[in-house]
Amino acid sequence: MLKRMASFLIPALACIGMWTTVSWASVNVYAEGVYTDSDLVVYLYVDVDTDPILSYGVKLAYNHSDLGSPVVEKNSKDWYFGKQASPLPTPNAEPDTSTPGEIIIVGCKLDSEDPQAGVAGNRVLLAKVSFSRLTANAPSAELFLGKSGRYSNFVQVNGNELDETLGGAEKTNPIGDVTIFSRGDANNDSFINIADMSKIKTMMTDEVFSIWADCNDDGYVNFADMSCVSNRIPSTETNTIIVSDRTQTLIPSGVYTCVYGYSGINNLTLESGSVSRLLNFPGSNVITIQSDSSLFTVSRSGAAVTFEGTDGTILIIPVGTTGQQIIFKDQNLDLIIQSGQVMLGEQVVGTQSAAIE
Ligand SMILES: [Ca+2]
Ligand SMILES: [Ca+2]
Repeated sequence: MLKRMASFLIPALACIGMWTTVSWASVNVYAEGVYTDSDLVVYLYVDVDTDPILSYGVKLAYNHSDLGSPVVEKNSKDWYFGKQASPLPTPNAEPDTSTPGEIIIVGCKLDSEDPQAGVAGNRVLLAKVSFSRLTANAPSAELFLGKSGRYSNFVQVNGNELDETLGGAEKTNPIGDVTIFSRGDANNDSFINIADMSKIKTMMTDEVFSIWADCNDDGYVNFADMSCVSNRIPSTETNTIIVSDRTQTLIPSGVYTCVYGYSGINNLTLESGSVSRLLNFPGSNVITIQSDSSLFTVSRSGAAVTFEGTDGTILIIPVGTTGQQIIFKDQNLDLIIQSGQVMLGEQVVGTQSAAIE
């Protein structure tokens, strides 16, 4: 009985920040942030190796002239006190936003049915913090231990404290990277351009997710995000073509091209490797793609259809009830809305990308 009580006591102490044994860090703490013109969302994570931890404590420091109205959502699925299905309030664990420019978030896992279980694994979410942006300055933040002094922030199930290894002897050093880029900057180079559309395409193939590639913030990385990025490419990065008559217009490769059609029949030829988005194309247009259809997949987001070729060609085109001809090197297909369905030839175009038949 004594042994059972002692094994329960260690995690209980860890949860309220009392244990002081020091050990080598086996955790990696970091944050990822994504912003739009109006807001910033920061996700705080920990990687924990085979030795689970019972508690965490982090402080996110930010410039309160640039960022305001912080809202904290803790991950209560992995971190809870009592039973997972019906957790008890964790003592002293409310996020502290009382000091402008600082948010202190602490939490623990103490499962009453398995007190020594702790938390381990990669990319375990601690919390999500949302801000309003108050200025146009690029947002930034730093990550520290939640509390210094005698308080224990990161504690393993065996009672070892990891704080000094993470935050130095004074426990005041930054403990991990905070990586912040804008929504849509899939390749993390601080620009929104054609390269981000290509990066999203690669990530779809590799089934990789990132908050920056999830341009439309729906939790998935897919063609809708390529379309979203194309909307965010600034005009300085865009080659704009305004079609004024029915003569053939060539869309070059190597630059993102926004094409404004005219009300008649638009005749476009897309170079292999070109990336283009067509706007205002209501008529029975003729689009020639200088590649084989076998290289392409097709999908739709609403009534915008995306063609994507392994040769790098990307075409985003609105579809309507007037048929448009898509001419590949190996076949011609009509693109049209019929009976409420987007059709490419005999093929129904769905929201999941599919090879052209
Ligand atoms: Ca980029
Ligand atoms: Ca998305």
